[in-house]
Amino acid sequence: MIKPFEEAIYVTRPYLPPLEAFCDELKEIWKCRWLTNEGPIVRRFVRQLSHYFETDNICLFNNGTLALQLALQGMDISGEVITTPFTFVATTHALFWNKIRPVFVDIEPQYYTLDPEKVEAALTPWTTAILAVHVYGHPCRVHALADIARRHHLKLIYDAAHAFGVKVGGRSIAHFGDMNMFSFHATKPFHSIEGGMLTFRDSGLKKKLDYLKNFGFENEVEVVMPGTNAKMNEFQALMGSMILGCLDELIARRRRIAEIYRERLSDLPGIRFPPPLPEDVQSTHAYLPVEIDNREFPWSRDELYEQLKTYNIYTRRYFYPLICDYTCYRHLALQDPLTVARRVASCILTLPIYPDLAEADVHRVCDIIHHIRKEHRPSASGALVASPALLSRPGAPVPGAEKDLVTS
Ligand code: T4K
Repeated sequence: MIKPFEEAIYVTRPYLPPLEAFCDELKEIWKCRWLTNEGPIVRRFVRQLSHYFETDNICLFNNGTLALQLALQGMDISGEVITTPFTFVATTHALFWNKIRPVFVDIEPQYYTLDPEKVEAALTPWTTAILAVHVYGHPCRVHALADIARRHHLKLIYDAAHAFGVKVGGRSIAHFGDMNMFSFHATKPFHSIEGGMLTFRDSGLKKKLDYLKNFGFENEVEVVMPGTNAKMNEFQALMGSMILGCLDELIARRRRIAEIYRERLSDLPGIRFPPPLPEDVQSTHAYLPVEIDNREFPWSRDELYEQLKTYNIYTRRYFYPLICDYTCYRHLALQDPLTVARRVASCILTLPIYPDLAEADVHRVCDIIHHIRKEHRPSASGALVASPALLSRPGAPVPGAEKDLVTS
């Protein structure tokens, strides 16, 4: 019997710099009393990011959702856009807020990114762009998508919310496509509490994006377009700037945790990891997705998710349900049956991974998964049977367990 964790283990926990160091840096803000509206720390942060990404075509925002929304607006995208249903809902919301119709296309089974082979079949005369997502930081097939975009004169936009720090062939992921959006939300490997960034190919967009995020102000007496307020503030920039300084170390810790999960769980029947990323990809291990195959694992994905809660482990089913199944998008007609996306959404589970997660705790999470699996034995009929001990474990009840499992 393994004891539940005393303190909750969440799917992620934001990294925070040492409090004293952060407070020390705050003195600068107190001194100059410049809190937002392109203050000195935001300007310094932009320079640091320009250096990191080796481009001046950068624009910062107060969150990733508004960054993506304004990117679409700034690029005058309209009509229909090909996109993935296997993502966080903000990807589709950004289209909706621009009155663009999302056309959902299936994903690839290995890394869960938009399947280029299925994109062309979904194009119509109204298609203006492809909005693909480097989901979990897994790079899309960037060359195949670029080829389709070029041949059909489409804009290629990446929701790279999960992909800060990811490289392909030694190049930052920020250099693929016409536009990239990065989220700096607290739950991301790199964060600024909340925040977002666009990188873009066309340097002519910079001015327009700056207008769009700052009410369209040209100067005190001139407003050139109906912009909104989507500016990053000084506190956000300070947090981002401090985390940028230790990002490599944070990624190394994530890498070690990902290795432990693979070492401990990849041979466990019914748990499937995505294949290792291609050798030319530098990953940041933003998420730790595994598929739960109910034919070999005695519990369904949802049952395992609930069982883990009884041990104080809060995994997430990113990204379930598919976007097209949410109430607000259910009315959209689907051309693509989304076979792969539906299967993946039904069996995916993202396990806890964050730099402060102790290696011993990762082992304990793995021990618990092994234990939950072992708590089953085949019945005389060959059906999997849950041990009464497991079903009566103290803690949160397991919805559905009673009806779905045959107890001896
Ligand atoms: N595109 C994609 C593909 C995205 O994934 C996202 C955001 C966006 C666009 C939009 O970017 P932003 O506008 O957010 O910059 C979280 C995040 O809020 C969201 O940023 C993220 N994707 C999404 C995948 O995950 P929730 O609702 O699942 O987060 P929440 O509050 O349940 O947090 C997850 C766990 O993290 C908690 O169980 C505990 C831990 N946590 C969370 C926060 C906020 C902490 O320990 N401390 C914290 O401060 O959406």
